[in-house]
Amino acid sequence: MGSEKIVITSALPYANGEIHLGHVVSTYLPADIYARFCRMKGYDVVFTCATDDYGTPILIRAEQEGKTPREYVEYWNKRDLEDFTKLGITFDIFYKTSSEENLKLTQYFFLRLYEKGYIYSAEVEQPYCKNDKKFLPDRYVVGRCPYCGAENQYSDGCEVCGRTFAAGEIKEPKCILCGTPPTTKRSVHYFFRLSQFSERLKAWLEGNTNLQTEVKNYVLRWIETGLKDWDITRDISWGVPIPLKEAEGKVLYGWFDNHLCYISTTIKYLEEKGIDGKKFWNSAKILHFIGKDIVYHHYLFLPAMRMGLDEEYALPYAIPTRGHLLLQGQKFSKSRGWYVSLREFLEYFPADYLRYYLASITPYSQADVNFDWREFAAKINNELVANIGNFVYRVLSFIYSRFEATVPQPKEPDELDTELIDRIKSTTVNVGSHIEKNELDRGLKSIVELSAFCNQYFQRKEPWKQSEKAANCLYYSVNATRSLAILLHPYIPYSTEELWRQLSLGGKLDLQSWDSAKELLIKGNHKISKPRVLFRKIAEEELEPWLERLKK
Ligand code: B3M
Ligand code: ZN
Repeated sequence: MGSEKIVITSALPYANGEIHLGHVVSTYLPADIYARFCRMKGYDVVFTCATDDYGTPILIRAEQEGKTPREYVEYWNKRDLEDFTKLGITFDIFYKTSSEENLKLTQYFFLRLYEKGYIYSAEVEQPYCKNDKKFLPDRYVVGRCPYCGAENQYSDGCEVCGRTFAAGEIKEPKCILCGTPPTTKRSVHYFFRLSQFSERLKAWLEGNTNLQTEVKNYVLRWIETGLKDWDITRDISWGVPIPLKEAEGKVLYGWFDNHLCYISTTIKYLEEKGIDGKKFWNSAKILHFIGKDIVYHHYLFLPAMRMGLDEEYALPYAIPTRGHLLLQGQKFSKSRGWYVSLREFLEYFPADYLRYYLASITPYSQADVNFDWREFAAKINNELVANIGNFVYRVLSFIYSRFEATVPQPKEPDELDTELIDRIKSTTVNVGSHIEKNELDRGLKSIVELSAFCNQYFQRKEPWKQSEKAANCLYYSVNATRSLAILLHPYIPYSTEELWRQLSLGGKLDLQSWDSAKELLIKGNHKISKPRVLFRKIAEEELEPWLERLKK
């Protein structure tokens, strides 16, 4: 029926390497928290992701490892999904850009844009290595950024200033395979007239109030300085073939097809359920979660291509964009060992600890986020263990041991009980509205404040004195525990599921309605299960090996 439709996508990881904490912070965790929340709100959610399978880096790596590109990407597709699943990321579908469905949609987009004159061909000089007898697109060439001067950048874009550029723009180019400076050779390439969309893009950016202002402003500045037409051709074999006879042997640039995979994959998922995918897409609120390094592509190429098809496929409602993750104040770098992979992290600490810590330190902005091992331990110890964990364990073990595991019948609420009830209600509303606005960190902060209040409440009620206040205290506290389980669920799904079992409420927590957190649904005489401590403290020694590694 008329429930709100939401499509959530998170940027597609390249199928050529391990997922690390940097990917998690900007993209996958925020998207998952949002998706879990939306499901609990009763919205009709599709949460889509895939591996980004094409592109020269993947081809280069596959060649180096003596695998076919397809074998190579399949390995990473499987591995990435395993890692995401361990972190509790609940994609409805995790597919691939190299799918049949995406090939079809991509070729369709190409042909439509071509017919409408938004794509034209031109003969251009391409970097070519005489030594290797190959064209050298993108990452086959390294050099100095023509805009900011950063060294060691690939020829398709700069990781330091974020600009993307066309073949031939890079300074002091070198072939990545043999190190010689490339020569050039002529080749017919196809170009997307991005420049023709300047006005429409500007109007869309200015009119869409759900886009973050800071991001919008600098994208508008790019438009002002003039958009360049975009070379969407690669003279390699791995990619979506350009669907024109005269373009044989040429494929589309990965950034032409990868974001279309959001659409093709979502539609595939829906059609398999017998739902009209295109109709769903076009009536949904669409959110693309990304990291700030791919703003250019998502705020310009992606909408322009959809505009070129007269929005046959709807534009996004929002593009939640977040910053990079630093590790102990410095940029992640795999080669320097300044790096933590998701897989390894999860061998030592529970997924919820990572989710909790990262969610609490990541704002809804492009500011970089710093992973600090000591702060991580302090947050877990002071907030998860000493605040939230302490309250719920105290309540449940009190009921379990002093009331024979049975929730006592309450009497009329006194002033303090009423304050707790009011806070449960207002926190549910506040947290919900923070999450709707993507202010996930603020949402979490409100929950932590509610829990701190719950601790004070319990302390002030002194139920251990067996006064007549004990029954109300335990009754309201156990209801607060239930509400906390619901509110915390999008953030820390594993421990809250466990808490739900201890509350013995039956059913699965992720099927509960968010708004029911406002209500006191545990009644007197309800029996709970034996409580168990949910969170354990992180000891200083556990951090040492991680910190030690960074000293080398
Ligand atoms: N694979 C780039 C990246 O991982 C790219 C994202 C595609 S999203 C359509 O940063
Ligand atoms: Zn070479």
